[in-house]
Order: sequence, then structure tokens, then C-alpha cells
Amino acid sequence: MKALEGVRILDFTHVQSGPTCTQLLAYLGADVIKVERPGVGDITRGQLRDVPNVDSLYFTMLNGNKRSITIDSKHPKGKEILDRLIKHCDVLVENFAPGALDRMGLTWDHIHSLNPRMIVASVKGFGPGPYEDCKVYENVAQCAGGSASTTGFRDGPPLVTGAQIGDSGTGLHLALGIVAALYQRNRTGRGQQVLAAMQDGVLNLCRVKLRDQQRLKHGPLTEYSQHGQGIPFGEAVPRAGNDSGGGQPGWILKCKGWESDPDSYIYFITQAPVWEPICDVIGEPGWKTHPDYATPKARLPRLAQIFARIEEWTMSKTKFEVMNLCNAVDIPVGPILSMKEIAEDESLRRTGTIVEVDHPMRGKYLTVGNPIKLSDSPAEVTRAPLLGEHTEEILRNVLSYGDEEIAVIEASGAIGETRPKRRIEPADSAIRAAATKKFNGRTR
Ligand code: CAO
Repeated sequence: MKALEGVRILDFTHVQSGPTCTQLLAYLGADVIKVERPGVGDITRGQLRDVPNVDSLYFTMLNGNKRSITIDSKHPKGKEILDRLIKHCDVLVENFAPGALDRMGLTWDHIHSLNPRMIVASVKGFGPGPYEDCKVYENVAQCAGGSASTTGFRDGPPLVTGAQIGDSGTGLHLALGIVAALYQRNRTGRGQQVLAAMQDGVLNLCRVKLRDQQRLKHGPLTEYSQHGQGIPFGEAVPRAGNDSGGGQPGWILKCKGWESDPDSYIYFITQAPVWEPICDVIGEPGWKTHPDYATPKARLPRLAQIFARIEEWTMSKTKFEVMNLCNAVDIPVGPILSMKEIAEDESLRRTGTIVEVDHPMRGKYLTVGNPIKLSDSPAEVTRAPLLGEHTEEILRNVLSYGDEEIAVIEASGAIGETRPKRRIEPADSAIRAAATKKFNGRTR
């Protein structure tokens, strides 16, 4: 069995943060039922499309292993179906703008009265406070959570990072909260509300920078290279460029081919216990005993010069040669891998971290499988659902509606395209209908 087998999730998430959370729960075995607006669906289905009229990779890579049901949550019949779903699910996950769930009538009191065991889990941009009503996207969270002010070079502007720490990072935090609430429910029988605010999630990931903020009161941050360059610190933690976040100085160095390959670089860490092997590898055996280089303290003010010398050596090798030579003597280094190299990496395919899945409309695509490996819970990655692909199946098999009731629901417009909030282009809906027909013909 899978770890979360038997757990059913009512997935009201969209865009990235919420879907990351529910996809992870689905990888762990939960039955995730994604509720989408009829005719429109999660907005990311149509965003950054690479293939015309086919669900985007943005959507398909965040919604694997889920089932899709279309319900107009503002339609009376839609509300009826949702109430029934609430009774049949364990967790409701949502990341709407603040207040949107309440405006649908799905208040905590309403949900809890229908199903006292229900866990209601939300991603919001900010926790309670002056910004609680704000809509928030990834980079807003990176800026508000302390990441942007501490990322980039000291003499340049704040930078956002490519890792989606605001969205996917908060989705991970929420997933942990949900699993903990499920565990607690086993003992109390009660559901509860779980909130992961994106600002909080980013700050949690920037914890070491809050550490440094407090250290600043007691003197300069000696492991930051600006200290070695004699540049004084201000009142707040500065951007540290590529300095190592820990107590082991590191920097990104050029490798052979850097002139034409933007990723021919390696992260090199001058870890104190392996200083002697480093001196041998780069051809500076005298540095092992020289008073200016022999101890970590003596090296701190000379880091720029030391890394320049190491770079002379790394530039004579490819990043993979540096990786092999250094790891042979336990020197920690990290080749800068491009997304192309990662996509083609055989070992990541073998472990199921990168998975190729087949989609009826786009064909094969790569996705990221479960990054967390459990020894007794097999991971199986399946493609993302088409819009409303499982509507009838869920009405019938999960909610036990019979033929006549389903006919009434269909006629009501609650699961069809009769009340879309956003305007749907006629061409778009016609293409989608034709594509769905084509898909149905292939699989049923
Ligand atoms: N049937 C009918 N209506 C539906 C529906 C359905 N199945 N699903 C959603 N809706 C409605 C909602 O009820 C809401 O309507 P109201 O505004 O009338 O209450 C509306 O669709 C859209 O909700 P929204 O405000 O959440 O969407 P948005 O595109 O305007 O904002 C976002 C998107 C992400 C900024 C906002 O949802 C947000 O701040 N979420 C919390 C933080 C978050 O998760 N951010 C990460 C996003 S990933 O980068």
C-alpha cells in the first residue's frame, strides 16, 4: 500500500503553491479530487502553452496523479455536490485569494458542521496582520520573506531566485501541516484548520539570514567575503553573492569551456578539514603550513585571492573533471548543472526523480516525481487529468449519484459551461470539446 492510501483530498487549489502540495500528497497515495471551474479550469492550463490548445506543462507538471471534476461552486446544484464531497473527503486544500472560500459559502463553520473530521488547509500570501488581504505570487513572497534582500551581489539590486521557494516551498510546508493534522485526527477525531503563509514559508527557508541579522550586533560577519575586502557592514544582512551560507567558505569558479558555456562553473567549498588535500590538488603544497593560509582564521581575509588561485586550476578542467578529482579526496564541490543536463540525467530517471509520462493530447513529457523516497510506499507517477475528465466517475462512484440524478445535474449547468466567470473564446471551447471527444474515443 501507499503511505496515504485511504485519504481523500478535496483539492480546490490553482496556479502553483496549492497544486504542489496536493500533487505531493497524491504521490504519497492520497486520492486527490481537483475541483475546477467548468469550461475554464485551473488558469495554468492555458498559461505558457508550448503546444497550441493543449494543457500547458505548467499545469501538467503540477497536477499529476489527480482526478479532475468540474463544478461551478457558485451554482446551487454545484454547492449541493460540494457539500456531498465535503462529507466524503478528509482534507480540503485551497489557495484562493483571502475570503474567496467564504464567499463561496464554504466557511469553516459550514464545513465543520458537515464533517467534523475535515481538515481545511490553506495557502495565503501573508498570515494575520496588515497584509492579510493581499493577493500574492511567488516573487512577492520571496521579497517579503527576506530572500530577495539577501540574494544577489552586494553592489547590485535584490534578486529573486529560480527555486520557487514561495510557491512550491509553501506547498511543501502545507503538506507537512496536513499530514500532522491527519495524525492528530487519528487521536482526537477532530479536524482543524492548517495555514501556511507564503511569507512565513520563505522566512523559514531564510532562517540562517535571520541568524546573521542577530550576529551583526556582535561584530562583522567574518565569513562574508566583503569582510575580507574591508567593506563595512550596514544595519541589515547584506547580499552575499555566492558566499557559502555556512561556516565553510565557498564560491562559484569558472571551469574549462566557460567562455562559451554559461554553465561551465563549479561551486568550490574550502572546507577546513580538507584544506591540505585542497592545497595538493591545486598545486600549492606550501599553503598547508604558511601562516597566511594554514588556519581558517588566517584564510578569511584572503578568500578572494585564494579562490582566484583555485580558479586558475578549475579553469584547466571541465566541471565534471573537477568533481571527480575533488570528490576522490573528499573535497565538497558542486557542478553547475543546466536544466538540459538535469533533464538528460540517467541516474535521476532511474530513481524516479525525473519521470516521463504519456499524455493523450501532448504525448510524452517530463515531470518531477516524488523527491521524497519511502521504502514501503511505492511511488507511481501518472499524467495530469484533462479538464473534467473524471466528473462523471466521481459523481457516480464517490458520491453515489444515480443515472437520473446525474442527468438532472448535467441539465442544471452546474458541471457544464453554462456559468463561466471568465469569458471563454468560442474557438477555444470548440477545440477543447473536440479534443475531449478525441480523448474519450481513444480510451473508452
Ligand atoms: N466555480 C466558480 N467559481 C470559482 C471556482 C469554481 N469552481 N473556482 C474558483 N472560483 C472563483 C472564486 O470563488 C473567486 O471568486 P470571487 O473573487 O468572486 O470570490 C475567483 O474564482 C478567483 O479566485 P482568486 O481571487 O483566488 O483568483 P485570482 O486569479 O484573482 O488570484 C492568486 C490568484 C494566486 C493571486 C490568489 O488566489 C491568491 O493570492 N492566493 C493565495 C496565495 C497563493 O497561493 N499564491 C500563489 C499563487 S502561485 O504563484
